[in-house]
Amino acid sequence: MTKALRMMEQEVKLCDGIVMVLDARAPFACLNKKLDSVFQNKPVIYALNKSDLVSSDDIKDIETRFIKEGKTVVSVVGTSEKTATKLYSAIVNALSSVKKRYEQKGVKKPLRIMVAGIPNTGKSTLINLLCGSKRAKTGDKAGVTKDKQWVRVKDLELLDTPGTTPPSFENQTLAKYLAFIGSINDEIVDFIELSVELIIYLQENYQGVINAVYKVSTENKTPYEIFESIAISRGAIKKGGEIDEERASKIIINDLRKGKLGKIYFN
Ligand SMILES: Nc1nc2c(ncn2[C@@H]2O[C@H](COP(=O)(O)OP(=O)(O)OP(=O)(O)O)[C@@H](O)[C@H]2O)c(=O)[nH]1
Ligand SMILES: [Mg+2]
Repeated sequence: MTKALRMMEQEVKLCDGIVMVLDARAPFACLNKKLDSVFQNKPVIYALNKSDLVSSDDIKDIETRFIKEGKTVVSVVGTSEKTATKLYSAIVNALSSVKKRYEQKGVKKPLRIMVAGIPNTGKSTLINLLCGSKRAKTGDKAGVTKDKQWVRVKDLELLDTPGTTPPSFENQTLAKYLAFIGSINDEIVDFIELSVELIIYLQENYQGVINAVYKVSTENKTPYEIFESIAISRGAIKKGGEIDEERASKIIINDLRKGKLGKIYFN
């Protein structure tokens, strides 16, 4: 068990429920079976965050799959104030029986919620959204939160946690999806290989996107040839005229992560 999981196992004992934050672009790759046993049958709210980066049809499909499994799911956008009330209500509803039990016993204490999930899914951003100020540190890379932190939000106490190691390393496809969305430490990711993989995924699932965004023809080209064409069109060329693979790959992955390729879902 990793250090983060061990910490969560201890902390979850103090909590009444869990908000499990998933990246809506690859929610099933973000799930961690090991965490289910750590949660000890406490109510879990699955927050599909970054839903602004996924089409509403895909969001509906994901929600249906969770609901079919009897799970509580709520789609949110951590960077938009509009979803703060939706998330708060989902938490309060899911914990209503716990709250009632406390009231019957005359216990007056805030409900404690652990905010969990793999790195970079937006846990700290959602906490800031709920409390209305920048209490938790956020950033667009994996591993920003280093230690746990309690934040009070009305009648709730939220526990921000460092991202737990992604579960999907055994599964190449899911690991790739997590690398696309920035949930794996970028320092151990081969960006050139990853961007060629992205080109393959886009050609299979989002035909026309590369042509529309980069104004390059993809016809009769191998994925690497498409990569080269994108590099040329975006000026990623070294002094001697050679393709700057590193720079081109960073451009492509950044475009994906910033939503410049449109709403891309990794199913
Ligand atoms: N487009 C979009 N970006 C978001 C959303 N929520 C969070 N982000 C961005 O995602 C990045 C990661 O957010 P964090 O809140 O730091 O993520 P975290 O889960 O706390 O990450 P760790 O602490 O590293 O585990 C930041 O750049 C946020 O601005 C969202 O709903 N939509
Ligand atoms: Mg964080």
